[in-house]
This record gives sequence, C-alpha cells and structure tokens, in this order.
Amino acid sequence: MARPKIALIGAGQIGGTLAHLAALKELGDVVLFDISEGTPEGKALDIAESGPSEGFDAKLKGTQDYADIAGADVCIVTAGVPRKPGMSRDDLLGINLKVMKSVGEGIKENAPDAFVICITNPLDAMVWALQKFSGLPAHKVCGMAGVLDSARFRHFLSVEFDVSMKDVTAFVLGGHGDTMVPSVRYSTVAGIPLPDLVEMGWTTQEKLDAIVQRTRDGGAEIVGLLKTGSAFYAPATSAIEMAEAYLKDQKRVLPCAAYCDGEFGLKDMYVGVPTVIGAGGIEKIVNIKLNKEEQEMFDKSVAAVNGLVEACKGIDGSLA
Ligand code: A3D
Repeated sequence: MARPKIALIGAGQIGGTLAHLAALKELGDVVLFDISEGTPEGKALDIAESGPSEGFDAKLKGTQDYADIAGADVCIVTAGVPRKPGMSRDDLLGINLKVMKSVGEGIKENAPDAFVICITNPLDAMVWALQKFSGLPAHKVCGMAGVLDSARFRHFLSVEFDVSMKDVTAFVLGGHGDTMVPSVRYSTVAGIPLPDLVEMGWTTQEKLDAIVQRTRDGGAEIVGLLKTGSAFYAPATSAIEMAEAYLKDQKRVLPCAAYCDGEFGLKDMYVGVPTVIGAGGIEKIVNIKLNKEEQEMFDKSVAAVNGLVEACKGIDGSLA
C-alpha cells in the first residue's frame, strides 16, 4: 500500500518542524509548498538527510507548484504573514485572507479529498475562510488551536502539581486569542477535577487563576521571549497529533476549531470546541453543557471571532 501523502502549505518555522516530525514519526511522504523559492526545497533536503541517522524512509519534496500536492491525504496550512509593527489587525486579516484564497483554490484543485488543518492566524476566521474558498466539506476542514492551548494548560498544571503531564487532562474552548476559555471544571489530574484539588489543598484558587491567565497569554509569552517570530515546536506537535488521529483513525477526543452548525447554539461558524477526530475527519462535536460563568466567557469569545469573520466578509465580497 502506498504511504500516505502529507502536504504542508507554508514551509516557515512551523512548516519545517511539521515536516521533520512527520518524517520522524513515519506518518507518510511529505511535500513542502511555499512561495519563497528555495525555502521548501532546502528544508526538504535537510530533513531527508537526517533520514539515515534516524532510520526513516519517508520521501520529502519542496515545491512552488500546487500540482505536487496532488492526491494529498492531509494538508496542514501555515502559509501567511505574521503581524509586523505598524500593521493593524485588519491589515493582517486582508493579507492572510488573500493567502487563504490562493491556498483554498490550490487544495480544491489538487487535493479535494484531504483532511485540512489550518494554523494560520487569526485562526478561527482564517479556517472559516479557507473552508469557503476550498469548498471542501466542513467536517474535513478544521483549525489547530485547542490542542496547543490545552497542552500549555497541562504543562503549567503538571509543574504546579509536580505530577506527570500524562496524568493531566485539560480542556480549552472558544476562539484562539485573549478570550479563550480554559475550562477548570473539565480539567483533571488523573480524573480528579481541578476544583476538588483546590479543596484538597493541593493548590490555591489564586494559583489556579494565575495558571489560567498564563495559558491565555501562552502565545504572547513565547513571542516576548523569542522577540522575532512566534512559537513553532508545540504548535507543530499539536497539528501532528491531529493529523495522526485522522490517518490512523484513532477517534481522539481533541479540542479544535470545528465548523458548528447548531452545536453550542452557533450557526455557520468555526470556534474551538471538543471534537472526535478519526478517518471521517471531524466525526463528532462533543456538545457539552456549559455553566453560567463558562457560557458568558464562551459568548464573549464567540463575539470576538464573529467580529473577525464580519471583517473578512467586508474585505472579500465573495464571502458575504
Ligand atoms: P513563518 O515562519 O513566517 O512561515 C510562514 C510561511 O508562509 C513563510 O515561509 C512564507 O513564505 C509562507 N507564505 C506566505 N504566503 C504564502 C502563500 N501565498 N502560499 C504559500 N506560502 C506562503 O510563520 P510560522 O510558521 O511561525 O507561523 C505560521 C502561521 O501560524 C502564522 O500565521 C502564525 O501566526 C500562526 N500560528 C498559529 C498558532 C495557533 O495556535 C493557531 C500558533 C503559532 C503560530
């Protein structure tokens, strides 16, 4: 049987890391696509040359030609530009929206059966636009944010409790941004909900509140440290976890930006919700009940995403 084909649209910091991880895990053959000539070719060759030491046989190719992604099983999209000083959020939105249009068309023409994972920011609005531009079924197009945000939450909690990260589960809902909703009630250490751990004296409410805030600011903390560019190791690892769930039909329960059409009372919108990912793509959205406080935070987050989607419709009339 032929190896699965993984197309990475964007061969920057995250794209290169995705290619390396996909090869190391032998998830399939990898095609790196980027408009920057030489970048995808150079990264593909560099990673291929690590094959003999690592012992993987995955093939890697760099390209500027969409025809090379033909028949891809998975497409992971990181193409775009980051926000630069003096650039407004709308400026960034306009530029990346154009990128999503060209990427959507490239995928539609060459890899219409792929499972598509978008990472480009502003995430929830970009994945919404990418689904519209590509015309792929909504359950085959999703955005990576929740896996990363909950991994950050899990990491901070494991340090606080001094326990293995494997035994910490965490849950983050809503849009990827300042308004994300890390759910304390649905996060646990070995099944024990965080509020119970506060009662048991393992931590204090103040410390927990600080961890929730640090999770919300997780991306900015890394940008502040790196000074140029944003996080890429953990974002790439998170997207690979989602791709693997699809390719191996693992039925993983993972939070991601998924298309809601009725779920959580939402219509025609992408936002971070718990999902089941298997061979069918987003096979299910887990429509959990929110309490009053969670609902208020979620509504605020949904409103922020809606604002960006409306701005996209204003920029590109074909989306309205
Ligand atoms: P970067 O290293 O700049 O890579 C982006 C790549 O996209 C560059 O190599 C560009 O040449 C390429 N590119 C630009 N336009 C096009 C186009 N039209 N077609 C193909 N390729 C193009 O960025 P990065 O890899 O660090 O980050 C990529 C994206 O992920 C950015 O939008 C980040 O904001 C976003 N990001 C999202 C998260 C989430 O959790 C959602 C986390 C971290 C970064």
